[in-house]
Amino acid sequence: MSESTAPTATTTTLVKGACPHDCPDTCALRITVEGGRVIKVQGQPDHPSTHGALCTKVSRYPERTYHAERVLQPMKRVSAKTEPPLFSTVSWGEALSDIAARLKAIAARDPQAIQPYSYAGTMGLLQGEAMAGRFFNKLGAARLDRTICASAGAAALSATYGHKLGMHLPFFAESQLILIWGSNSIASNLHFWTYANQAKRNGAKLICIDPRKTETADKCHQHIALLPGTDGALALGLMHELITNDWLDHDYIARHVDGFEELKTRALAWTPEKTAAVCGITADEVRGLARDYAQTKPAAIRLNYGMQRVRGGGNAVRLVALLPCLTGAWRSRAGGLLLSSSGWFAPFKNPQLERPDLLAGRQPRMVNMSSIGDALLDETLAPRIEALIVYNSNPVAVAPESPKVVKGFQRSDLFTVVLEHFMTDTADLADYVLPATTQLEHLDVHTSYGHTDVLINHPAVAPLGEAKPNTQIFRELAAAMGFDEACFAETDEQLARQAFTAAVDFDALAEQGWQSLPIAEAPFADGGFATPNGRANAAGADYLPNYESQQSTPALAARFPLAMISPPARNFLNSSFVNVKSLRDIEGEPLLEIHADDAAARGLADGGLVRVFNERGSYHCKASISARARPGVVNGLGVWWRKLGPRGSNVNEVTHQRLTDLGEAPCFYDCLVEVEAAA
Ligand SMILES: Nc1nc2c(c(=O)[nH]1)N[C@H]1C(S)=C(S)[C@@H](COP(=O)(O)OP(=O)(O)OC[C@H]3O[C@@H](n4cnc5c(=O)[nH]c(N)nc54)[C@H](O)[C@@H]3O)O[C@H]1N2
Ligand SMILES: Nc1nc2c(c(=O)[nH]1)N[C@H]1C(S)=C(S)[C@@H](COP(=O)(O)OP(=O)(O)OC[C@H]3O[C@@H](n4cnc5c(=O)[nH]c(N)nc54)[C@H](O)[C@@H]3O)O[C@H]1N2
Ligand SMILES: [Mo]
Repeated sequence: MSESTAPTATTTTLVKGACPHDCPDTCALRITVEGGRVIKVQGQPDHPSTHGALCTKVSRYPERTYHAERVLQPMKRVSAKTEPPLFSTVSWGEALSDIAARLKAIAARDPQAIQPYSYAGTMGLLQGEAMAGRFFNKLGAARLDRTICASAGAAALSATYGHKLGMHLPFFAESQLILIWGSNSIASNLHFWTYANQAKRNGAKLICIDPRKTETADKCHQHIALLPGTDGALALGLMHELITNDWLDHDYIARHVDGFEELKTRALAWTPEKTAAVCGITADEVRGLARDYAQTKPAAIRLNYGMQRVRGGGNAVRLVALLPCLTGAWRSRAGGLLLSSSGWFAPFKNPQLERPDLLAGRQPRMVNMSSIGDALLDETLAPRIEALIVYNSNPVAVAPESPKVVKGFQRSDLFTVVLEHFMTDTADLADYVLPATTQLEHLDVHTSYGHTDVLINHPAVAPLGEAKPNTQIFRELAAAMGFDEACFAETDEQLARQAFTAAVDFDALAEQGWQSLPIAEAPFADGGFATPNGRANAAGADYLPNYESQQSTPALAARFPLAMISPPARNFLNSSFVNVKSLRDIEGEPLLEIHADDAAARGLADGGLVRVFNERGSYHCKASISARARPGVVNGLGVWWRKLGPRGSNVNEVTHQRLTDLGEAPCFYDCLVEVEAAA
């Protein structure tokens, strides 16, 4: 469905799209097509949160789609996995029949030896799991626990509020205080920042809580640079002040919060002095923050996933999420907290889209994507992983502890198929690479985890070369496997029409491009949390120190004294866009930000090549001596393609595979390292 404008010299068509990327903003796109080619991607002016503006990355989307290095034909590996990658192009027919033959042989022994691996390369419901889910369910393949990003925070919100629910994005504009907590909004949640800025212009105070002095911290009134993984302690310290100064909303607590007495006993141990010592900040910062939070109304918290990538990340989210329950900030639509809005979509999504009935009662084993390195190397796993089918993800670059991930992918007895746009680090280790379409070439529908609109993405142009949508690749694989259920023949439009319940009018969505869900403005003003009894749940929430830190593991810290976090570089989207030259030129090269004192103690020069290492591995990058790093903490900006970094590795060489307290998520930001000048 496209709206035509008056034809000029060449016919110009405007197509309504949606940004597919893993980002809370899920922007509505306006795609300009001229002569069968996309010439421009812009934000839709009439979509409220997009308001016509896109980030630098996605405004370069055509550069990605028409990239000279797009994979546009199926490719078969001809070199050993430990050798430099060599592929030859093959026909779709040959690729599909060979892949099906390999999978059939494995499935005859045990289909659980076949492992899908996917994440949010596209967040679309169709090109995500709609047809892929059907394929793997019918096959009885192993399931994948999709934990790599957000599952600690998700489990925490569910334990506390009953689901992944939060404030509405636009009402942040009316807040008088916004805590931007574990979020570099300007880099990774730009369309929230617009509302925060509006609040700022209306007189609101903005406080950034982040170990790194980010570009967002630069624009806030105050920056609290706590140590990574100490947010739970800070939340308890704030509660101590709320309780001892009697800044509590007793009525709200009595009516809407369970487990407060237990929480109170715990919080009373967290004096400002003790909190400050654990968090690496001052007691006055704790007192001042508590006073601001208690006395400014309405007060909102934009919590984000950065702070849950540590051992105690789940509990930390629980504790922060309880703050607005103690002060009654939820009473106002401009108060409360937003970590994720994705739970609001649950009643509007069709739970049958991926056809779980095709499992026919089987419950295949589940493998955690965050410890894929260990899973691939585990010889006791029964059955061993014999085949991997990767789509919408680049695990060799993004999964923790890459020395093990690489070794696993290099197993000569592993059969790997990768559906991709580009020869990523993961595609380099495949047996087959299958060319997938980009968002400009396929249909999809989208929800969001930052706002509450559903969006449609109409295809703007025909698939390039021999590329096919993920849905079509899984349809054809299903046919090659001999799966004959009617659901494998459904078209993308049929899938799109089934994706939501009748409450979403599909034709209106297709026409307008987006539809807002009908949800209360101040969802918990009078309680009504999604827990079984409707009350927020404080039971059991406590601070847990990192696996690795100066405080929790002093012996390890004597050898590797620096805490490393690895948040995203602004112009990349995880490992996507690293190969788009105009964006890589802005980022320059992989950087490690380090404080001047830490650099001086190691004789490091600004701009010099350094080796970052610990017991797990090492990688090389350039040192940036910078006030963005606090003493004791280094920031290794991610996630570069290994092969585009100096000496072919990236920051995940040093991260570990241990999991968070809740949700079994990775601990990317819970990691000790040492740094030295590289030879
Ligand atoms: N430009 C850009 N945008 C993105 C992405 C991208 O790669 N690039 N990635 C997308 C994805 S997949 C996600 S999940 C989101 C991620 O976005 P966020 O959820 O905001 O998470 P991060 O960017 O990982 O971290 C946010 C901030 O948390 C800080 N941080 C690290 N450790 C701690 C800690 O222990 N406590 C506190 N308080 N702060 C900490 C980091 O320094 C960083 O500035 O963004 C999405 N948007
Ligand atoms: N050290 C460190 N590691 C991290 C993080 C960190 O902060 N620090 N962040 C973590 C987080 S939050 C996340 S979410 C993960 C993200 O990890 P991934 O989900 O793997 O995300 P990307 O690296 O963007 O890789 C997505 C891939 O999908 C491909 N793709 C996109 N669209 C399509 C499509 O339609 N079809 C097919 N077949 N392929 C497509 C892209 O080309 C890209 O190569 O990384 C994690 N890794
Ligand atoms: Mo993520």
